Amino acid sequence: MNSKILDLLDIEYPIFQGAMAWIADADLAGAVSEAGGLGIIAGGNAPKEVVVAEIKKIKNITSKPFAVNIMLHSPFVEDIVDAVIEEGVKIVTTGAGNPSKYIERFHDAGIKVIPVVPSVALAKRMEKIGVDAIIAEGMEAGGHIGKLTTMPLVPQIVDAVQIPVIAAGGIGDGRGMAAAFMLGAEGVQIGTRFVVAKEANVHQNYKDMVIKARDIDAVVTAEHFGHAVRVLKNNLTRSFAKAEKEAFQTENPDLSIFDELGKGAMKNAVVDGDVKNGSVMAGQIAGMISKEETVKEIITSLMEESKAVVAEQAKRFNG
Ligand code: TUI
Repeated sequence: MNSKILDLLDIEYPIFQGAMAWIADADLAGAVSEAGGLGIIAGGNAPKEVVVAEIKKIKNITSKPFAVNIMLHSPFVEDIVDAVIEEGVKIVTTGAGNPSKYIERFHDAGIKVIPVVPSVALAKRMEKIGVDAIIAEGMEAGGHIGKLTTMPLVPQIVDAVQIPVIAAGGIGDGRGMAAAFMLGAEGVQIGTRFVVAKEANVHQNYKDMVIKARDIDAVVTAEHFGHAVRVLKNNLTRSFAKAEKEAFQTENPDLSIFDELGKGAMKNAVVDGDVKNGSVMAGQIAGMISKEETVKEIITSLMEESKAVVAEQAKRFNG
């Protein structure tokens, strides 16, 4: 198949693996890159030495292109920017903010920059400052989200910019992938489906919870106080909902409770397997996931299924 991002990034398939904190390590990202997609190491809130170790590790797993995601809320963001430059990383994606102030340093170092954006306004600003492509992420995604869904977000961004757009949020199989291309995307980013990849170093309780999730289980917490985050329903989301209800009824609510509730919660779920009280981030497509598979099986099935549905629908449209 052809897509502008295949040439831009020198990858085989237009599939990015979402940068999930604590989950997207060198093992997962290395497997995705080795299989022909774009593996992405998630910087998350990790300190520099942890991210550097993952970058060194992935270089031993694959010689194909990979990326590092910089979570702009990280307390170590400046260190991570230094790390990717020092380690000769070629592709950076960013999330949870505006990466403007780092763009010049990235480009001077020959790094391709691909920010995640939740709106047309930010997409246009990013194009103006010279980013190489854009990931348009709808709020069907897991983790920290914006306000628009993928279906209206992607075509509006495609119309607003000239650079390639990668669609993210709510894409879990070849049908979703084909739909994203219909909206004008040049690629897709997929997170939740890779959580249950055999190569993902994720506690079995977390994988099982994603596999068992129903369509309505991926809920949004802290939508009105703090940062909206999509996670699977559990004791933690019930505590958030209770705190939100109380905050609405209080004149000067103590909002620090929302930070407290979230602190360390993702590690508890991913590493320790506490999926009752931890933060089990997952997108709305969790309800479609039914089994663990290898990264290669996931990528092959995405490619074959998207190709098949496009051919099938083309027949319908062509009569
Ligand atoms: O970043 C993500 N997903 C994430 S980050 C994360 S850790 C975290 N948790 C709570 C608060 C902050 C971080 C867990 N999941 N996806 C990409 C994404 N980026 N979604 C939304 C955005 C975004 C939001 C606002 C990007 C830019 C933006 O710009 C605002 C501005 O500064 O103009």
